[in-house]
Amino acid sequence: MGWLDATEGFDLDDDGAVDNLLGLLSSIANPHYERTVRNGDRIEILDIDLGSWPAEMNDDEVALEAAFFRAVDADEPPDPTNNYDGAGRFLAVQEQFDVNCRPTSKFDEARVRGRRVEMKTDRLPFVVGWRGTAEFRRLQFEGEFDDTRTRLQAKVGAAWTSCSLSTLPSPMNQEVSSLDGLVGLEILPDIDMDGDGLETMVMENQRVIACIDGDGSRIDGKNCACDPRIADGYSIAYFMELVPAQVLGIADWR
Ligand SMILES: [Ca+2]
Ligand SMILES: [Ca+2]
Ligand SMILES: [Ca+2]
Repeated sequence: MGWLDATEGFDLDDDGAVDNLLGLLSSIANPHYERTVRNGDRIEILDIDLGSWPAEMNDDEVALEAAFFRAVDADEPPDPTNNYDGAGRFLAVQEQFDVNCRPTSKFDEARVRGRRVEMKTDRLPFVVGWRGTAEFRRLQFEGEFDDTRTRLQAKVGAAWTSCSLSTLPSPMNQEVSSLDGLVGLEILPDIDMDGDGLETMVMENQRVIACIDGDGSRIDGKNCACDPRIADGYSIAYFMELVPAQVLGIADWR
C-alpha cells in the first residue's frame, strides 16, 4: 500500500476534479509505507462479510457488511514473513471497537458486483498506532478482485481532518504535529467539510497557533484545529492490494 500520485484518487467535493492533495508528498511517504507493511508494523484488515456473497460470480449487485481496522500479528513472536501469503493470522486492535464490541469503522454502504467492490462511509476512525487515531471523512473505496476472488486491488480516497492530523506527530519531525508539518510546507486543507469556505492556519515557530475559519473568524490556540468550527480536511488517496487473512480475536495495542 501507499499514497497515490496527486493526479489519481477520488472526486470528494463533486466538482468533477480528482482530490488528492497529500499525493504531493507520495514520494516521501511511500518508502515509509513500503517498509512498515513489509516489516509488519502496519497491518490493516478489511473485514467483508462473505456470507452474503453469491457462490458463483455474476453481475448481480449484492450489498455487504464491511469494516476496516488496524491489526497486529497473532504469531508469537510476530513473524511478518507469512503476512501476505494468504494464511497470515492477526488480532484486531481493541481501539477499533466500541463498548459493545462493534467495529467503529464500518462502511455505511458496501456492495459487490462481479469482481468490483464499491464502498463508502461518511466517517472512518482508523487507529494509526499507540499515538492515536486518524479520522477520515467522505471515504470511498473501489476495488477489483482477481479471478479466484482472493486478491483485491483497491484504491481508497478520503478527507483526513485537520483535527486528527493535529493530534498525530509529524513523521518527519516528532516534535511537531502532522498538521504543523503540512502547514509549515504551506499545504492547507482543500476539502470544505462544513460548507463555510476553506479554513487556514496561522503558524509561529513551526507550530499552528491559530485557525481562521471559512468565514474569516480567528480561533486562537494550538488546539484550534479541534474546535467544532474547524471541520475541513486534506484530500488523500491510497492504493492497496489485499490478500486473505484470518482474524483470531482482539488485542491490546502493542
Ligand atoms: Ca474534486
Ligand atoms: Ca470549511
Ligand atoms: Ca469551519
